[in-house]
Amino acid sequence: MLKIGIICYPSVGGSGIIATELGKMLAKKGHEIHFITSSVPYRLNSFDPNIYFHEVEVNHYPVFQYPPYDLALATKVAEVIDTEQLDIIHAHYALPHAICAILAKQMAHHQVKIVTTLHGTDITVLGIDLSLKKLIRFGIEQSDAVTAVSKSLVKQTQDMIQVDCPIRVVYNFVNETEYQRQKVNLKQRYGIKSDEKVLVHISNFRKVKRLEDIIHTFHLINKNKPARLLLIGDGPEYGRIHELVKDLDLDKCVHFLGNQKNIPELLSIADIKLLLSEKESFGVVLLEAMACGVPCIGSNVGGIPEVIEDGGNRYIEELGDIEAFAARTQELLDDRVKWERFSANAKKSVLEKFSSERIREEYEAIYDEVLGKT
Ligand code: GMT
Repeated sequence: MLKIGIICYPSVGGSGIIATELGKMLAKKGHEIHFITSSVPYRLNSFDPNIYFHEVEVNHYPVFQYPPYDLALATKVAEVIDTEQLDIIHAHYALPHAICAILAKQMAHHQVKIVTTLHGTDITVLGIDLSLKKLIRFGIEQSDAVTAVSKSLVKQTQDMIQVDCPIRVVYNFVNETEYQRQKVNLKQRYGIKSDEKVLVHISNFRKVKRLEDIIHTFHLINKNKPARLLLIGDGPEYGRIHELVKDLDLDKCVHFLGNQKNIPELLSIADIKLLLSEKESFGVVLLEAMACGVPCIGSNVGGIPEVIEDGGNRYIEELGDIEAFAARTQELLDDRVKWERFSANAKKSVLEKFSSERIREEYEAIYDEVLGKT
C-alpha cells in the first residue's frame, strides 16, 4: 500500500472533485492519503481512517504585496513528504501544483515521485499569459508521469507547450453510488408542473461556459412550450446573465439556484443537460448528469465529444449554434422513446467507459510504474 499526497484546489470545481473522489477511492483500497490544500476539500465529507488533511497556512507579512500561497504550499508539501514518508505526490494542475511539488521534492530529504494531472485550465491560462509557458513546460517535464483528462487536452498541450514527454489520457469519473437518478418530488418544491420539461446547466459561470448560449437556447425551447431552466452554480457571469434573463422576460421560468450540494436530486428532475462551453477539457458535470440518466447536449469543443459520444444520434453541435442546440433539445423532449434510449446509453457509458474502479486502477498502475514496481 502506498502513501500518497494529493495537491488540489479544495473548491467546488471539477478538478477538486476528481482529486478528492480519487483520494477517497484509494483510501478505501488501503492506501494512505494525505490531502495538502488550503482548506478541507469540498467533497471530503465522510470519515476514513486512511485519509489525512494538512492545511496550508499563508501568513500575511506586510512586506509581501500578495500572500505567497505557492511557497507556503511547497514548504508544507516538503514537510509532509518527510514526516509521512510519502511515496507519491499527485498534483492536480501543472500550474501551480506540479511546480510546488517539484520545489518540495528538492527541499525534502525523503525520495518521492510526482504524478501530475492536467485538467485544462493551465492551457486556458496560457492562452492569456504566454510568459507562463516555460513554467508549465517545466512542471510537466519534471514530473515523473503526466496525465490529462482527455485526448483533446493532450493534443492541445502538445500543440501549445511542445512538451518533450508522453502525456497519457486518464478520463474523469463520477461516484456512481452517489450519482443515480432518485425518486424525488423536487418539481413541486420549485413550483414546476409535473409535465413541464426541465433543462439544467451546472458551471462556475465563467465566460468560457457561454451562459448566454444556454439562455438563448432555452428561450427558443420555451417559445414552443413552457419549460424550466435550472442554473446551478455561481461566478463572474451571474449578474450579466440575470439581466439577460430579465430582458427576455424569462425570469419566471429560469431558476438561479447558486452552488448546491444536492446535485443528484436536482439532476433527477432534469430532462436535458446543456454544456455549450467554448473551452472544456472534459466536463465532469456531463458525467454527473449522464450517471443520473440525463441526456446531454454539448458544443463540439475540447473533450466534450469524448464524453458524450454521438452513439448514432448527434448530441453535439458546433459552438454557438443556438438553433441546432435548440432543435436537438426539442427533438429529445418530443420523442420519449428516443429520450429513454439516450438516457440508458448515458448511464451505460458512465458505468463502462468512465467506471470509477477502472480509472482508480489506471492511476494505481501509473503510481506503481513510476515507483518501479512494474
Ligand atoms: O471549468 C472550470 O473552470 C473548472 C476547472 C476545474 O479546475 O475544475 O475545470 C477543468 O477541470 C475539470 C476536471 O478535469 C474538467 O471537467 C473541465 O472541463 C476543466 N475546465 C476547462 O477545461 C475549462
